[in-house]
Parts: sequence; structure tokens; C-alpha cells
Amino acid sequence: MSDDKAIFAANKKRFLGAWPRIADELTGYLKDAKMPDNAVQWFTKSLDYNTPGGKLNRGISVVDTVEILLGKQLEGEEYYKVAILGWCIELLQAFFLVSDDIMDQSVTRRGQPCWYRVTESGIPPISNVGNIAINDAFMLEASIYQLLRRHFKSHPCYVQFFETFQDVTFKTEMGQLIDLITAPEDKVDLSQFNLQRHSLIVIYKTAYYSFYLPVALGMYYVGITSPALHEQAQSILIPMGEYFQIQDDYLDAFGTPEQIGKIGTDIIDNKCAWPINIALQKAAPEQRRLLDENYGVKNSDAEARVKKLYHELEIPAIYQKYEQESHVRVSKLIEQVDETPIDGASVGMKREVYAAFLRKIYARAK
Ligand code: GPP
Ligand code: MG
Ligand code: MG
Ligand code: MG
Repeated sequence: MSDDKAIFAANKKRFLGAWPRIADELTGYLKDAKMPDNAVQWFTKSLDYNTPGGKLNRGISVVDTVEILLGKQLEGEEYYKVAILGWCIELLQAFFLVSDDIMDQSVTRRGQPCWYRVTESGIPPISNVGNIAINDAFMLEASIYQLLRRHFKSHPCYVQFFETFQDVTFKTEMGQLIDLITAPEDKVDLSQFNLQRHSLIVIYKTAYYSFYLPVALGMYYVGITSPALHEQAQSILIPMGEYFQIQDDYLDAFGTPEQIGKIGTDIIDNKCAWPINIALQKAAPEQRRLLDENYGVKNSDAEARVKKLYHELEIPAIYQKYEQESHVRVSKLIEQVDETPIDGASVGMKREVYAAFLRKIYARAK
């Protein structure tokens, strides 16, 4: 294991260590309200099934950001407090994924059935989760604000924490809207796709909550409130998030299941993903006809024909070039960051906050 990987594994273990206490706090609200036992059990199960099972990159990045900005390792109660902010992002992610899987009619998530498809809830008298998952999603989201109220009411940036979560949530929902209406299940129309639309989808549905949000929370936690510095953070992290989602789209078509941990479905699902947009730009009329006839068609032969054409159009080489260029572009933005504290903050921004994030996501491609 490389050093980076060993450090990441240790950080993940430490972050997971905070979860049981957070889950206990949240179920405590139901107990205090004298909810029946099976309601407490239900909420406990929903929290544990949907929140801690992913890579936890977003949550851990809040801790990383604060540690880099303060130049020290967090310990004890201070670690717990910052970890709560990180877990709030993971609760937001859980809320999004439970809802997204219903909207996308997905079957599995993180190697297990999607929550709404669970048929043995284990909590009598209900066996099928079904539409109760909609309310569970709302409760996962509302949990964020319960935690913020309990732990951050007297923090100088309490209002910014609230506003940032709400604003980023709304942005993600706008992204989800255009994702959904650009890829209708029943009507394949590739003329609806283009790279500009793709860029808008991925920036809104992924980049704000996955990239800007963790860093923004860390900045507010240490007292960096300058609007100029938050704009600068967005100007670096949004392109990074866009790259991350393009990588995700690329791996959906070209990665092996072992490499990406899931089976890609974008071609079959008629998604406005990066490779199809590049293919549409490069296709000769004959090739365009092949795409029209096979994209979004629900069988693996059609999918294989699209993938074969992707290779003929040399999409892997175009991707490698895009990746390199995007790395150079983002690295230059990072180099320009001035670390001097401004607007009365006691700490300045650190290039390492961005550089550490960049290393994490470019490493994933290898
Ligand atoms: C997942 O995208 C979508 C989100 C994380 C945003 C959901 C937003 C909501 C407001 C519900 P996806 O469907 O492309 O990803 P996956 O392949 O993981 O389902
Ligand atoms: Mg979706
Ligand atoms: Mg989905
Ligand atoms: Mg994907």
C-alpha cells in the first residue's frame, strides 16, 4: 500500500469511528419524542443502511480541509465536531441517493439492493420499504439541520453553514432536473445532447455538493468568510468536480467492473454522458446512424456496438488528452492562490487544500 493509501485508510477508520455516536444522537430525537420502538428501529436502520456505506470522500474532505487550514491534527471533541460537519454531507448524499435510485429506477447501490427495493425490512409489521423510502429520504436531509442546530448554534458561521447546505442542495436539485429531462427513458433523441448541456448537468448535479461544499464548510469552520475567497474556491473546485464527473462518465463505458465497483449503465439508460457527446461531435453520417439506432436501446448487443464505435472514434485518446489538459488548467489555478489571510480572518487559504483534493481524484483514474 502506498503512503497516500495508508493515510486515507486510517482517516476513513477514524471518520467511521464518529458515526455510531452521531446515529445515536439522531435516533435520540425520536426517543425524546416518545416515538414507538419500531419507529426508532426503522430510523436507525435507514440511517445505517443509507449513510456510512460509501467511499466517504466528501465527509473526510471536511476534516482534511480543517486540518490543513489549521496546520494540526484534530483530536477528541474538536475532531468530533468537525466530523459532524463531514457526516452532514454524507447525510445529504444519502438523501440524494435514496431519492435518485427511486427516480432512476435503479436496482442496486453500493453492492446491495437500493433502499426502496428492500423487501425484508426486519421491522414488524412492515416488510417492504417501498414508498416509505421517500419519507426516509426527507428525514435523512432533515437530520443535517438537527445536527447543525445542536452543535453549531453558537458558532460564528452558524448562518453560513445553514445557507451553504440549503443553496448547494437547491443547485444539486436543479442539476437533477436537467439530468432527468435530458435523458427520458422512453424517447431517445440524441439531438438533445451537446457538451454545453453536459457541462451544466455535471456542474450542478455533482460539482457543488461533492467539491465546493466540503471545502466551504472547512473554510467557514476556521473563520474564512471572505466572499472573494469562496468565489475563488468555486473557481477551482467546480472545474475539478467537472473533471471528476467526466472521469466517472468515461469509466462507466471504459472501466472494468472490478475497477469501478459497479456495472456501467449510461449507454443503455440513454444518459447525456461525456463519451456520447464526444462521439456525436466526431461521427460521420453513417456512424451517427449507428448511434441513433443503438444508444439507449435496452440490450447488451446494442450497447456493445456503441462501445465498439467509441473505440473506432478514439475516445480513449481524446479522454487522455482532456485529462492532462484539465490537470494543467486546475494546477495553474491552484498555483495562483494567495495564502495571505484577508478580511480579518486569522488564517489564510492554503494551496494544499486544493492540491490534496486534486491528488485524491487524479489518483482514482490510474
Ligand atoms: C446521482 O447521479 C445523482 C445525484 C447524486 C444527485 C441527486 C439529486 C437529487 C436532488 C436526488 P446519477 O444518477 O448519475 O448517479 P448514479 O449512477 O450513482 O445513480
Ligand atoms: Mg440520476
Ligand atoms: Mg442514478
Ligand atoms: Mg455515472
